[in-house]
Amino acid sequence: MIQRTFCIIKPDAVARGLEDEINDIIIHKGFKILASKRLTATRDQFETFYAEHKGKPFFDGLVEFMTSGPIIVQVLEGENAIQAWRDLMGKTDPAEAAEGTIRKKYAESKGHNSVHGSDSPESAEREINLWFKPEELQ
Ligand code: DAT
Ligand code: MG
Repeated sequence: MIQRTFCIIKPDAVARGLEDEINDIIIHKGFKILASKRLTATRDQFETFYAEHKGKPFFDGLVEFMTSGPIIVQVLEGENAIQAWRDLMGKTDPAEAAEGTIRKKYAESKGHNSVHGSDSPESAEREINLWFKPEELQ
């Protein structure tokens, strides 16, 4: 099934100039990048985006980090894109991420882990709609 998923190239990766390298990996894996934009987000945007993690010990640091510099927000499309992008990213903690995954290659730590990917069809729809207007996805 062709799906869409939401991707962020996080501040640690953008700060190191890795966005083109990461997008080459994404494209070579067969995803289409339907939309992509660079921005620096507000605390409000990430408190909403990461609402499921509110109250957890890492929440404030997570919001602080995600608003600390420019990010790239993207919509990826492809066969089973939601799971396929999670697989290509690798586990949250780079120490546990498999060889060949983006987090294994680039993540600095569990918090500064270079990329985000939606975890379900519901999350993908919600996350895409938070960052993109329908007319940006044509
Ligand atoms: P994922 O990004 O793999 O979906 P998640 O949804 O559990 O992981 O957490 C969202 C982000 O929060 C994650 O990419 C990095 C940060 N995070 C999660 N657990 C953490 C922890 N124990 N310490 C520091 N940061 C953490
Ligand atoms: Mg998650």
